Amino acid sequence: MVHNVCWQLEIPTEQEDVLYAAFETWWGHLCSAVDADGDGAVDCAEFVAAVLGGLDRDPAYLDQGLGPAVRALFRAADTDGSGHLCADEYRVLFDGSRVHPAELNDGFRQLDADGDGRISEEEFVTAFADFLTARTDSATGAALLGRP
Ligand SMILES: [Ca+2]
Ligand SMILES: [Ca+2]
Repeated sequence: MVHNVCWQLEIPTEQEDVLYAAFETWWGHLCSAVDADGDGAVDCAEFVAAVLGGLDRDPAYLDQGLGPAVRALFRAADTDGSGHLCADEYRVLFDGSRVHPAELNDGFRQLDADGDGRISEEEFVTAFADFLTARTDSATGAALLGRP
């Protein structure tokens, strides 16, 4: 399921279980609302539409569904457990071999809202929320996911 979402991760196996469990919970929640024709498949557009639909119905939707999943992602990416993502951790998370280094650097700087050279959990969660609530045209979100 997580593999269908728009990016690939390089994280330790033991962290994957935690991360995937969080995403599965969210995904199950989401699929019940999205998969109207019951074919079991959800594409990226349906996925975004469902998240936005959830937000329209309930402003707490992000906290209930996406929030825990994004926090799990953040903790999986924080491989040294420092509570922040440094540039190297960010690069690994977003697969530096696939995304141009300049784009990665731009993405990192945009996520680092307070400019202290590292990404906090709150900065990370806020960037995801901005991406989704900006209806996918946010520069931060595009940078975050490598490209739109
Ligand atoms: Ca770290
Ligand atoms: Ca920061």
